[in-house]
Amino acid sequence: MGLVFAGVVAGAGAASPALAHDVVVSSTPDDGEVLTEPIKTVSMTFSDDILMGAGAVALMTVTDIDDGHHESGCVSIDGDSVSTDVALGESGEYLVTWQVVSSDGHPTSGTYTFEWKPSMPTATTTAMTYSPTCGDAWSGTAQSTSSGLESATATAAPVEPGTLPLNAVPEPTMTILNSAPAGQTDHSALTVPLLIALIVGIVAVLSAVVVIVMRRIRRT
Ligand SMILES: [Cu+2]
Repeated sequence: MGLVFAGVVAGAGAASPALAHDVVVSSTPDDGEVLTEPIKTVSMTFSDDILMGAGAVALMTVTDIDDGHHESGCVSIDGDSVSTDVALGESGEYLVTWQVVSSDGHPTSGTYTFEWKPSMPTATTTAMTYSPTCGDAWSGTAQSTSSGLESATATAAPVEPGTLPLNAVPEPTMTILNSAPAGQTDHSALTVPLLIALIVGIVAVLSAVVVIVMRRIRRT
């Protein structure tokens, strides 16, 4: 009996990875959970180790009901668990969308929801309108990587046109640099012909007045 049982277990153990993708065993927060305390990460545990590297990419997004993104864009894989940093915004339902490569080499994906219902007023963060790439600015604080810090600071800092530091390189700054003088150019381009027209008009009026006055003087 014991030998038969062992054989069945061994058979089942050998067969299961080939038969099915890894499944979600648990997650934090859990599927359908009502969160009342703030969280900094969303993590999921699978039935087997998740593949990573060489084309095996794990993705996780955490979006609110308005499709605003609250994930950092960085996904950590540690054996059978996958996690991402999050910064939740307004209370309400959040959707976790995930995609991993199962231990059998097959891409697997799914979604689940949880509800954010803070027990105390909490500082909310602004959602991103797109899914940030790891290292980019996101709705939370900058990631530990230095490049993430730089780009987060560059996009977060509001820059007044005209007060730009000359060594400002990041793209958002470049956009402002390009748009501000363009606006000024448009303005002066409009003003110069207007000014010329005005001067021509004044000269015309003045000469007309002079002519009229001269005629009156001649008559008297
Ligand atoms: Cu599979």
